[in-house]
Amino acid sequence: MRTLLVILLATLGLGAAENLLTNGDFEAGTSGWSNNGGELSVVKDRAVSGQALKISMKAPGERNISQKLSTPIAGQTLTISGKAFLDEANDWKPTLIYMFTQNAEFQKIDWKVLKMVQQADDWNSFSVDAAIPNEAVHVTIGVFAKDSAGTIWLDDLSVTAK
Ligand SMILES: [Ca+2]
Repeated sequence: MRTLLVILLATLGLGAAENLLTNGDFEAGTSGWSNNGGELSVVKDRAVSGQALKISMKAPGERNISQKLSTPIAGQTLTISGKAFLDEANDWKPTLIYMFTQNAEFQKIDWKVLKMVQQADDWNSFSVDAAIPNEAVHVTIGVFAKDSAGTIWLDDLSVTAK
């Protein structure tokens, strides 16, 4: 029992910061994510962990998935990280990681690009810090592709507060 307690305390003390995203690794399908255009599916044949999200775009256009964070984080700095794979067979514009913030009345504070993910022959890891405005009550993190056609795979997305 004592050994178990020691292991438990060590795990809690050394564990990674809590992921503020729900289902950032897509092991629960698309649960927790909003699809703002595009064909979403969850696949195992190209994944970093278990399953990955696959976004298919047959014609150039705008595709966008997002998730509104449920934890209050105003005034904090977030680290947004994850892995993306952009199909090399297609003509890609950069895929954007963005953040949308609103005040308590749902008025827009800011929509900003945090990171651009470029096409590569393998999984691209990205990580970026973002300061959350003090008046932000609603914070949405998303992935946005514009004027591109092809396939994006995403996996192990994470948002942590410092
Ligand atoms: Ca996964």
